[in-house]
Amino acid sequence: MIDRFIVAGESSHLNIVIIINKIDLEEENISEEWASLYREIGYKVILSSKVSGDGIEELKNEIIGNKNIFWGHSGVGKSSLLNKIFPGLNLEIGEISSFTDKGTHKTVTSKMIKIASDTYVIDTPGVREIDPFGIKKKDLGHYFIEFKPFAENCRFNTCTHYHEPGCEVVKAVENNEISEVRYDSYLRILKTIEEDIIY
Ligand SMILES: Nc1nc2c(ncn2[C@@H]2O[C@H](COP(=O)(O)OP(=O)(O)OP(=O)(O)O)[C@@H](O)[C@H]2O)c(=O)[nH]1
Ligand SMILES: [Mg+2]
Ligand SMILES: [Zn+2]
Repeated sequence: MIDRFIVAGESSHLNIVIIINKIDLEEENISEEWASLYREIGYKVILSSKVSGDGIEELKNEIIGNKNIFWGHSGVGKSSLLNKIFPGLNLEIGEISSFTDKGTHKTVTSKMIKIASDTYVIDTPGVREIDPFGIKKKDLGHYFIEFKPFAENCRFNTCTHYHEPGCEVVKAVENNEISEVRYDSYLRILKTIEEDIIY
């Protein structure tokens, strides 16, 4: 899911910040592991909680001076974080805080809110599915930014880093230079594109 969001963000040339929220509910410290995976790739990752206040200042600093869109599943706490950062916004938030609950779509329309003359936030309703709309198979690899140094050396310049001979991305996965989890996501998304293209 997160890799789909990243693909959408990269293909739209957005500056991506990954927020792992509700860390107050965490029991096994897995958020740090996920955070380091994405930090190594080069993304900013913020661990946050509206309950403990972790990450709130850091997130605020990212927001100020930019136009920001909050994107993610329903119930992850997008509106809650915005309320916490900017008291007075009074965005409506969901009732349930259970981790497994898929959320009840509390926010129903996207709203762009002006915070200051140079700062805007767009709160969006949670999405369930996100398709790599308009992305071609041969371009998907561009949006997995850590593939780049390897992809440049693939034998074919239209390489989809899947079954082609002389693929340097596949080699990098085998050598643990590219995360297997990310490569797995890549193949999954690639597959949805292949299916989409048959019409
Ligand atoms: N424990 C805990 N609960 C949180 C945190 N952030 C949000 N919640 C709870 O999660 C639930 C959903 O929060 P929302 O802010 O409505 O989530 P949303 O992402 O805006 O959801 P949609 O508007 O449906 O897309 C609410 O019950 C919040 O109180 C957090 O950091 N920790
Ligand atoms: Mg909301
Ligand atoms: Zn390749």
